[in-house]
Amino acid sequence: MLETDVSPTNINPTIYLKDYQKPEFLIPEVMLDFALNQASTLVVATMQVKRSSGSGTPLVLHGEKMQLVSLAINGKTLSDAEYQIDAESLTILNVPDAFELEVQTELLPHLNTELSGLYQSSGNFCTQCEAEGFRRITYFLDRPDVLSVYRVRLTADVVDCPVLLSNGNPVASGRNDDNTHWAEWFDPHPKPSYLFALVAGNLEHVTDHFTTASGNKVELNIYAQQHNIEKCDHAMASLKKSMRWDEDVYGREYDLDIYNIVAVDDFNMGAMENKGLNVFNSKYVLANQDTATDLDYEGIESVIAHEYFHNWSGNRVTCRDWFQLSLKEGFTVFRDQEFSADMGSRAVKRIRDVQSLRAFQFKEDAGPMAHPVRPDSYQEINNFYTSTIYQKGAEVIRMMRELVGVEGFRRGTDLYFDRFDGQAVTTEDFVTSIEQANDIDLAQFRLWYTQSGTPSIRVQQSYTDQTLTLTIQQSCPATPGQDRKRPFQMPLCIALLLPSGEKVLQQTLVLTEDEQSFEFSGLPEQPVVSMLRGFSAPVKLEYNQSDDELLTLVSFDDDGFVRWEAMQRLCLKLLLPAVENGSINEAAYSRVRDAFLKLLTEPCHDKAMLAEMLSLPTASYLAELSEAIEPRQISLIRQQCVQRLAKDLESPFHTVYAQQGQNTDFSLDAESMASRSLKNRTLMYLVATGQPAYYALASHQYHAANTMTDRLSAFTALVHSSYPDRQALIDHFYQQWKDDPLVMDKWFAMQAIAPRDNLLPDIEQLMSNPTFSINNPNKVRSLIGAFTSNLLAFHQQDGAGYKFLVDCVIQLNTINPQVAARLISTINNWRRYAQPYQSLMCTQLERLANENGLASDVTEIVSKALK
Ligand code: B3K
Ligand code: ZN
Repeated sequence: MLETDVSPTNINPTIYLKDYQKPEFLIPEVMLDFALNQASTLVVATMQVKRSSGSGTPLVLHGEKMQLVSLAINGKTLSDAEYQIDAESLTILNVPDAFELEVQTELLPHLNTELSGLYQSSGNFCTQCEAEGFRRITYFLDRPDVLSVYRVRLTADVVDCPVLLSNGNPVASGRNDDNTHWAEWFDPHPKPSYLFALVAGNLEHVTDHFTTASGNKVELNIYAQQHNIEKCDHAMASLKKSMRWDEDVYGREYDLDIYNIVAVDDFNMGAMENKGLNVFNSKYVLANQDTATDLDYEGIESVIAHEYFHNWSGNRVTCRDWFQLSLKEGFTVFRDQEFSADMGSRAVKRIRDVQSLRAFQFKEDAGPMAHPVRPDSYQEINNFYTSTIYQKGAEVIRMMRELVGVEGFRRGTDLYFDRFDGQAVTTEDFVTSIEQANDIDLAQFRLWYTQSGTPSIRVQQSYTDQTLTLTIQQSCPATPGQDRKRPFQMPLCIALLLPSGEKVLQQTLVLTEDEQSFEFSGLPEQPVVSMLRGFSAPVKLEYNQSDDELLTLVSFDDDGFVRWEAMQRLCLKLLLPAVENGSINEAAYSRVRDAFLKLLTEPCHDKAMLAEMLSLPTASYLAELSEAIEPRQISLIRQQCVQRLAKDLESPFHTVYAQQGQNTDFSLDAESMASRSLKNRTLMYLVATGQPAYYALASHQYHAANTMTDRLSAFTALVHSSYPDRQALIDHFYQQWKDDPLVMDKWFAMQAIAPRDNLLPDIEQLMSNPTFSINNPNKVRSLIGAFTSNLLAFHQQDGAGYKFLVDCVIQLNTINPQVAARLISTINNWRRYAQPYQSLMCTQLERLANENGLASDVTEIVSKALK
């Protein structure tokens, strides 16, 4: 017997950036002909193949999970001896330097529960090809540096699939004699296979148009199932705003005659930027006043924008290989963050983005999957659509903008888009463009792309002779494969405030060394330092400012992020020791209570900010800041503080609540949303008093609400309290909304995060609710995923929560490995927990690791977690 690779088939070989090689063949043109059928779909792919390097080497195409029907070169069918096929590739031994290759494959989309490649959602056909789904449609060079011009012909039953969509512009359509019809689409822009898409099914659409700055009229369509079609208006408005913004801010225009968006219920992530044909998780399209919260509306606006912005940052200029993923994702997240900041409250947007970065990216950076923004290696690319690539990647772009200024940054992006239009490039190409357009040296800055881990900034201050000295040290902990780190170059935005609140200086310091000192002279009074303004670098800040200094910042800083952060830090001085000691320090509590009281009773100029300022640090942030995480203690202490603040400040909370009024006219303007946000923040505290009068108030709000924001807030406050009619309320909500899957997602999630013990039986029961389906990623995320974020209920001291999670992951491993891998990642930082949680998680991870037939997605996460 020949010696072969003895590694089990479920472990993908590690792929290294250093092994990147240019493709030996290119496919400048491809014609795809789909005969779509419920039982089986036939695909005929006709490609013009050209050798680009090497000579005489075989052609190796990617392909998996489909049936090869036939192969022909220049019209001549190949015999079995002329090619080799295995589970992942097709090799044609002798090929000319230029030829036409015809590949026929058969697919079974109705059995595709992985939702990668061609699959069905609610009976409609759709595709998801990023990163490597196209190889489940036909044999191809399924890598982002092979760009092709696509012509696509779709044929399907005229009744089942009246709508036939693909990328590019529609060119022709017609009827056949056999109850089928066809449509042909042509996309003139060369693109990688991951941007291919088709949709075919029974869908309605809303239509509008947009005239570009150059005067081209673009048809805009949003497709959804008929019963959802009246929920597409906000998405359409968001699309038009995005198109205008990208012209105004980046000078980028749309480049086809038509832009189609399709909403589907079964989707692994948020949405996908396929050229001219975005496919969206319906969560990020559908909204109306009765079913969507203000947060949902904001989420839709930002994801619509994100996918639209990819048309330039991702599609026109794409990635050379998947190690460069942040080239398009980090940059596009940065673009969508700035768009949202321009559309709404810039400060609140920044606060939410920082909260999310800390909750997910900092956690990832401190765990076994820590990787640089440009990773060096991966096993399963689907596991690298991470918070590091997306969110930290966006922070890296933001820092470059801070270093070169807004105008310099625009010069850099203009150069980047002009120079690399139509090409597949690297993060290095982006940085070089910023450098060359600004004549600066970003050599040290590039470490952000190659070093993983979250840096810490330690600040010490002294004040003598009217001079303030700030001594700043930076360090970065060891991460897998990277023991020692070099200092990063980073912008540190600061300001100095006099105790009266007057700002006397604002400056961007640039850190480059392990330790640096900065002096500010001529200061007759000791100033208060407003540090890391706008969260100008993605770091942990260790800076011991006094309560008085923090309170000065809370009252006077003109940087919304710092104002909020100062309040958070004041709360942390209460919460972190309380978690550690198991009891609340009265002096620390009083300071937080008094600060809350001041905020509640002072005239309020920005309700959205006030709502944020009145929130205690999240449980996940408290976990992030803990040495050894005590999940239950964190949850209990945080709840205790909420309840004490609620009782002590009941009257001012009630006054502010009442000032917001009950049902104002529904509007999505900033002021109305801010008022709802503040109202519902105060309602949460009022219900936390446990007083029947406030249960009644919340119940009234629930029943009388004219928006889902108000209804869901009241529902959540009551479901998370000791409200005696809790179950009746849960049942009422269910009866009202059981036919709306997106509202049911909220119903599942709010129950799953209730801060109560003994929740697991409820979760198991909810899994058998008829509206739950383990095949639907939204349902898995909203019930099981949300439950794993419940620090009290998930982290049982007998490990039952972890066992439940692993049982779910084992089930999902065969249904949808991408979703399974995401889910198990929640506990891959098990080493950070105190005992007994740590050992209990480890036991369950080991049980999972010993399962037979684990998908490579899950294997990579579990094996790295246990390493
Ligand atoms: N580019 C897609 C993500 C694809 C994920 C594949 N596992 C959505 C986005 O970031 O816009
Ligand atoms: Zn993206």
